[in-house]
Amino acid sequence: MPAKKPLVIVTRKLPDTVETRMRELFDARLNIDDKPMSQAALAEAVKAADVLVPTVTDQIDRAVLEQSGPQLKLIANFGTGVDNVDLDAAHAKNIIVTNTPGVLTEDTADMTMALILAVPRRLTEGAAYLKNPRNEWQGWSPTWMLGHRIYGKRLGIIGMGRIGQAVAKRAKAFGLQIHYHNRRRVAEDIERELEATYWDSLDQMLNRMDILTVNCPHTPATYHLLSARRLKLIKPTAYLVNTARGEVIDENALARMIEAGEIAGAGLDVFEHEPAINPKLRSSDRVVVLPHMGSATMEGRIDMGEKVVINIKTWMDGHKPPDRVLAGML
Ligand code: 8YV
Repeated sequence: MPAKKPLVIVTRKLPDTVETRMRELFDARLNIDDKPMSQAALAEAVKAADVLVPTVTDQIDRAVLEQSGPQLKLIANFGTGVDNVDLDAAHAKNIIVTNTPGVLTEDTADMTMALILAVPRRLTEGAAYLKNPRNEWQGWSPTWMLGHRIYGKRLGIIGMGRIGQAVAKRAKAFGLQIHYHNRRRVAEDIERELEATYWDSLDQMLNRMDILTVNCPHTPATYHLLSARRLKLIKPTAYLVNTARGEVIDENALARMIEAGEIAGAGLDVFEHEPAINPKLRSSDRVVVLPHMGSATMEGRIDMGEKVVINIKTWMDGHKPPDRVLAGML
């Protein structure tokens, strides 16, 4: 008799090819309607599942994990960031946590670069003007819709991991000067290739940049890294881009500064209390807001699914899943 397949509960609708593969390999309980699960539904899921596949929209917190039965052995997160999972609580119950690193790097870096271009060049403002049938375009004018030049400006990258470096490569090709702050200085050959300047002090870097981009994970150490105090250090002519996690920036403080004209603009793909967005940010012409779509490509989602499947399958076969997230890694 073949061994019993593990019960794998997937919290959201995934691309068809991923779901088909999961059905072949596992006893997969899928969420075809894609209705986000409540905390109570998640607690029920961890009572039964051998493996849980959550996403960024599921809070797998201590209260949920306290409900988990002894059969729950693996949380195979569909996503790179694992700030939606209480790692300490999971590890205390000997539950392995995995993520999907690497496969979202290029897509997220592309979206970051898109925002770096869109905000100073007023891309969405111009596009929205022509889409609005109430606007009658009078034709080109030498002083209308003027933004600011990207070329030659200083870009400060906060978090120089895989995504930060991928942003730096793109930005360098656009003629931006690369500066960065990171917990650790990156290897000398990478710095040389990117012609990147390291700033040990984030405060000092903030003060000198024309554009800033957040590319670090959200951890207890990076929560409100850009606090109200630090945001004030940014030049009033500078732009701020975030495709990482909303929690890294004090969103209300940023909204107040945008309203007061104390910062030139922002490009935000992520928010502190998703799906809620501070209304001041949402309505400002100087802020481009996107609905957390940095990694939203079909290719990326399929690659993420493949990673999740590999993590579950290796665990099933008695091996260590390749993308284990260990407490000390964050
Ligand atoms: C994903 C992300 O869409 O992987 C991440 O960390 O932020 C997103 O790009 C999301 O997390 C999927 O759970």
